[in-house]
Amino acid sequence: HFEAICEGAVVLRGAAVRDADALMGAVRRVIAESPLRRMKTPGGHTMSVAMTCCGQYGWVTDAQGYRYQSEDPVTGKPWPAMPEELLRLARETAARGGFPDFVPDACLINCYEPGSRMGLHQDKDEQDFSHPIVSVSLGLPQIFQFGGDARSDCPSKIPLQHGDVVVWGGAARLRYHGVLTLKHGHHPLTGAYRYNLTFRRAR
Ligand code: MD5
Ligand code: FE
Repeated sequence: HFEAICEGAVVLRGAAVRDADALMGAVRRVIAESPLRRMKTPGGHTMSVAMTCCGQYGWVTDAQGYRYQSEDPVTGKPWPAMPEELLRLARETAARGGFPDFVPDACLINCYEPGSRMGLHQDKDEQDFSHPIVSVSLGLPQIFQFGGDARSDCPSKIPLQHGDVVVWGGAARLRYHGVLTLKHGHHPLTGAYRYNLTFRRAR
């Protein structure tokens, strides 16, 4: 399965299904070291999504703003290393999506519970937008909103299912996007939650 959502965005439906158990095992080991937390936006709102990171850099938000940094502000220690099985999947799927040289140095782990959402935004805290972002969805399905180059462009809705991988590069890299409110449900691997992993090149 290989579909283009638009120029630059390739969906590999189910590409992570086979490895999902191992991927979630790795995610749980990361969370045990650097716990999920709901961070505050610079505007003072607490995000409904719980997040943590692994890899050389992690994405954080607080009153100071959005940024990547090499220490977890909760533990005061470096972020957990990126588990091999996560790195391998990100590199393989990026290559299938047209980015054979992609080596992520950051992985943001989002955990959605029923009621959690993420409003339209751009991912622009990375240094070089010629690198793609690879996203992996695990657990409950959630509707992804894909907008245009301006926040006001009408977004299209795409359901992201367990095991779907999307490679966002080129013209898609700076498009506005978000996810609608997670609905209640049960998934055998993740229970009431959806996890989304985004692999990035921060620096
Ligand atoms: C999620 N995560 O499902 C969403 C969407 C994020 C984020 O948006 O920043 O953690 S995953 C799809 C995605 C990720 C990064 C860029 C783009 C889409 N894009 O350029 O459209 O947790
Ligand atoms: Fe994003």
